[in-house]
Amino acid sequence: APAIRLEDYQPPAYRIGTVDLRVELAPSETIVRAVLSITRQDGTHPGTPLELDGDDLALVSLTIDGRVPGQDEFNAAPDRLELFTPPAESFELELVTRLDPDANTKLMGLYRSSGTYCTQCEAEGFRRITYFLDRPDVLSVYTTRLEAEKDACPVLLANGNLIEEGPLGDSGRHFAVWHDPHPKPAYLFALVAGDLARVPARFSTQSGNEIALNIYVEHGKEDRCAWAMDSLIRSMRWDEEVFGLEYDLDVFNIVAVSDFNMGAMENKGLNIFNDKYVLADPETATDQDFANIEAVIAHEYFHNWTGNRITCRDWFQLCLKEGLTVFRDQEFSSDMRSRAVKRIADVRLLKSHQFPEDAGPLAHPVRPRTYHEINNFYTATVYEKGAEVVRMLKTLIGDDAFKAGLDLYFERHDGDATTIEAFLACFSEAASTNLDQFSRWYEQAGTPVVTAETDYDEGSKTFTVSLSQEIPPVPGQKNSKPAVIPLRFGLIGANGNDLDTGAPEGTRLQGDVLILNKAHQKITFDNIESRPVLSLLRGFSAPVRLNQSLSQDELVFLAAKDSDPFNRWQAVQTLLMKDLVRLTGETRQGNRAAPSSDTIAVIGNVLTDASLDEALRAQALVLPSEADIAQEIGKNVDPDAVYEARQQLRKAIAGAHGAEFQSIAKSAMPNGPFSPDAASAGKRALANRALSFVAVSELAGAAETIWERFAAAYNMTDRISALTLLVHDHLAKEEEALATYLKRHESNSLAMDKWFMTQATAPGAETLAKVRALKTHPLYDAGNPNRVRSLLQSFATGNPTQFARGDGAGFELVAESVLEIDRRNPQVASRLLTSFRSWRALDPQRSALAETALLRVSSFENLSRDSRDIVDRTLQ
Ligand code: B3K
Ligand code: ZN
Repeated sequence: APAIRLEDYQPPAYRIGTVDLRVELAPSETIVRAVLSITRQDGTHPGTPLELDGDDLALVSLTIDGRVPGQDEFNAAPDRLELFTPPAESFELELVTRLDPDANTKLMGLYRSSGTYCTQCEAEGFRRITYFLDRPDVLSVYTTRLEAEKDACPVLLANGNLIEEGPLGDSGRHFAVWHDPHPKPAYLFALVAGDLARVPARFSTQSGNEIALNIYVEHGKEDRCAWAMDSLIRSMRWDEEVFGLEYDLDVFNIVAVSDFNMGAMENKGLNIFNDKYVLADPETATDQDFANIEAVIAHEYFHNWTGNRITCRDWFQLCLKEGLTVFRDQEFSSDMRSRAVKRIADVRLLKSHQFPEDAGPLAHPVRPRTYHEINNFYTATVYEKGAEVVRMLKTLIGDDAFKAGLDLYFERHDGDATTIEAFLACFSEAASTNLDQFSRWYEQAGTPVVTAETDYDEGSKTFTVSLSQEIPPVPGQKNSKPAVIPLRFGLIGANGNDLDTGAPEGTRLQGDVLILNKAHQKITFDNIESRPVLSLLRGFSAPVRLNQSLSQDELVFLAAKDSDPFNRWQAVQTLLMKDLVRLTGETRQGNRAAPSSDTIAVIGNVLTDASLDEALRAQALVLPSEADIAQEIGKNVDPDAVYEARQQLRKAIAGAHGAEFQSIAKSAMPNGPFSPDAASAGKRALANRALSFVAVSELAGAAETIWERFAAAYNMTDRISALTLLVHDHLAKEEEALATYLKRHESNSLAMDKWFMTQATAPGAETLAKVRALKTHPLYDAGNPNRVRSLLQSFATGNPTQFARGDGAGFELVAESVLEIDRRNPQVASRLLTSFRSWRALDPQRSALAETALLRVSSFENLSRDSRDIVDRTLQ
């Protein structure tokens, strides 16, 4: 199939004003009657053929204005319905299609999850329900009538407000009619029908509207919804307070289902969630799960304005809703928790997921220009880098202009399907500034590398910062142009205080932000009495790789003194990373080398610095991951050497500070009843981080300490931390711990996902056979995306030494699994396939083996479009 291109965009030839659906639900034969009121657009020639999208559809019948058309008037295929000469102005098209929800294993369109009917329509799932102009710039008012057996499906839900319901005679069936007054694109359509429990709450908006809130879950799971509901209420309040945005229907429903391709979906008034992002209690969910639920509930709720009220003109504009909404949910979590800790966590995620994407064969701009399969563009680049671009915009134009620009966006574009250009125009007007160069962030792929050098002149008392920027080569992108890069900074004097620098002549400097907008720039600060230390990219003010020539002493100084908590953390990480890269090189040469004493000492300072809260200290104690180290090395990577080096550093730190770690593991642990709040979570994080060093400390009784922690854990955070140490460090009672966990959690599939993941990510040659065996475990289910991710995706992305085994067996296992899953669920398969994206950075032997596995996938003729697209781009 040819690629879809942004430059080919044409407005639709017809509008669909209203959509009236009647859905008669039955497991293998559901009948959908759709009445579409269609109007020719101004500028469309009367009689222009109407082409509607379909995907795997069976047409039962159609009428045009009540008349059955002749065979020569239309053509119906599974993927397309064409009316050759539609009525000149407006007409009513009635379509009847027949669906088989039980046979729908792609989990796109209408399917069943544990007996519950549900839908997923973004990006192009509505066309699997009826023929339609399935594109985001066709906005319609939907009325949905559902009919189903009352016993099997007492709950009938769709978008909008409930306007009618009742029995259907004495057939045992009943119906419900939902009306959504807000015009919306088809991708926001949803329905749910099933036997579900309802957890209710209420919310009054700032202007006094009473909203009914409901979370629907499988029976027996009601008591795991409290945190999600609490998060929803806080999200609604926060969006009113911070952005002045209020909810706009009488009811807001959330449904949790167990089979879901993504995290969740923002359907208007009827969010459908992967149950992983709804269900939580201390026994089965970790602190990270609680934080994720809070963030995803907020994200989907915030889409009501950024995505639903204002949607995308076409799928190239996906970042318009996703980048902005991620920015909004990150701000929300920062306000709910510690801003510094949240920033560190977000940057970690950006660097570990988005940077490698941007540096490999799947690199694409935040706003792509071309695609074969849009579902492959729900990426870290569109989401996370997209959010960074919004954050940079705020930094560049300032808080007030940013607020004014957003207000203008909501006022001007409410009800529109719009573009990045229209979005940027609002900020450009509000700030009276030209954003043309800034818009390159949406156009150019690749992570810019910023190089910074400094020079202090004793005689003239000047401090000069020389900056340059460059985007490394990206497939299919030549001649990258300089971006506008806001660099938050400080010059730190010997006492640790920031100098008051003022704005040097002729430079673009806004407060504490330096604006780099050329390939090379020099900034000179006058009246600087002695050589300061430059703290650059504070708060990670731009998504760039910073290449700054800091001495070891300067890094140690920043790790102790920087007033910016992010850069303090960064300095610790840089010290650790420098050591890890050096140790990896030495290991590879067969040399024994020791970690630097600076690194060991800096970690000691972090441990005892009472001015840092526990969560921040825990973050500083997380060593760069094996994947992070591999990324830093960049080419000819030997994952075994990386693993060895990291273990060596971990043991050296444990050896030097074992006693402190032991006492922190005891003292930091909160006691009393479990609370998911950020402070308690931070204490648990620090205690468990300390324990991870105890595990390799060679202190007497270390393994017993971990086992005892596992056995005594009264919440999932502590239990899974201890289990991971027992399994990954192969401590005594490893197998006993896995068996104990299995027994305790076998009836809870989300908890079992952690059990699969812990084993799949264990280093050691025996893991491969274990993962193969687990694929046939009775609790594993290859049709459930969460299970696939917990076993196979985590193996491929979280176990570098075993995925990239020197014998190629790890690649083979993943390639073979991709082919198995692809027949069933292309989206899950193609996502798994992206784990090969950094294959060219491996050493020659391993990259040859990866290529063989990729070629094997590629040679499969019946590959889905999703997987074909990924494998072609990965090999290109
Ligand atoms: N918008 C959905 C993602 C849909 C994915 C389609 N393949 C979730 C979100 O970003 O909120
Ligand atoms: Zn989203």
